Amino acid sequence: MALIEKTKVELGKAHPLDKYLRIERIPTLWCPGCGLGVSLAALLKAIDRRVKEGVLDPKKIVFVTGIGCTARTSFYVGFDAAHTLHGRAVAFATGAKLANPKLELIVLGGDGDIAGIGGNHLIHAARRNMDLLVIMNTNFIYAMTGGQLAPTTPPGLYTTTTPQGSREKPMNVIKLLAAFEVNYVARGSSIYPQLLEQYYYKALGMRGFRFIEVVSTCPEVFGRHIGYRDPVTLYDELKKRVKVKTKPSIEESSLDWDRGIIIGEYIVNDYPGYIELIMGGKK
Ligand SMILES: Cc1ncc(C[n+]2csc(CCOP(=O)(O)OP(=O)(O)O)c2C)c(N)n1
Ligand code: SF4
Repeated sequence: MALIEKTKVELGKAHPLDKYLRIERIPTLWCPGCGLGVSLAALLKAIDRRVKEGVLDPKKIVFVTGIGCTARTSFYVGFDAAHTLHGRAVAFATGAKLANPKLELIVLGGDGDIAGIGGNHLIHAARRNMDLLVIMNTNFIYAMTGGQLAPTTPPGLYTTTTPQGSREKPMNVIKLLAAFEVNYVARGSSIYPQLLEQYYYKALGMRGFRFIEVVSTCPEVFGRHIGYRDPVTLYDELKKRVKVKTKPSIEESSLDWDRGIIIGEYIVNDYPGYIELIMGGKK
């Protein structure tokens, strides 16, 4: 047996979370030091806990992604999955949920995908309190396409579309979503995977619109632009900037690379989701 095939077979038996992966697609295309693998592992652990509790049925979980490094996740998970258009994952997931309300829709995307090109869909899903879990990976850059300005890029940073340094202010999606009656808004980080797992776990047991921003590392593109190309150095730099807080206020939510980024649970509600509203309480 060729070494790579042997490794894949062994991988399939090696870890209790392998059952949620398409082992034949592993290894991923993610670069060494990318936070995406850490974040996915935390999500799969949270899903596993909810499956074991009987809250989630793996056959009813559907991942929906747009395009980007983050969006590649739909290739790797062993659930039903749709790799859709850049920016349109929330709209696609909304359609899937309306067509079959028994599905648990998990949308994953980069900050460009979810808050940039997909921003309008995000707003309206939040306005409806649509029953979706939306996970946005904030790596401060358009990574897959080589380093263009993202809605979250720190001011002054060189990107391929801002060669003189960005003059734009980063978008605070947490504050944007606070304008709506959504059920869950948290910000975690791949730096703190156990905390991230807790947020995922909690959100997976809730109804309505749930949003988790994951502040993550992209040494290959963002790291290169900011001068921390080495994965360990970027990890250490992000760790210095990320501060954990219990019940932070919306006023503390700015995405400020220089002054620090507060992670925690910003909004927790239990309003009826859109599906319950249109089905008169029956789900
Ligand atoms: C409609 C459309 N516009 C642009 C692109 C090119 N494109 C692919 S991924 C991407 C941005 C990726 O950045 P982000 O969404 O932040 O995800 P990341 O790669 O950082 O995870 C762009 C602009 C596309 N595929 N489709
Ligand atoms: S380019 Fe960045 S976000 Fe994409 S896989 Fe590499 S490290 Fe991760």
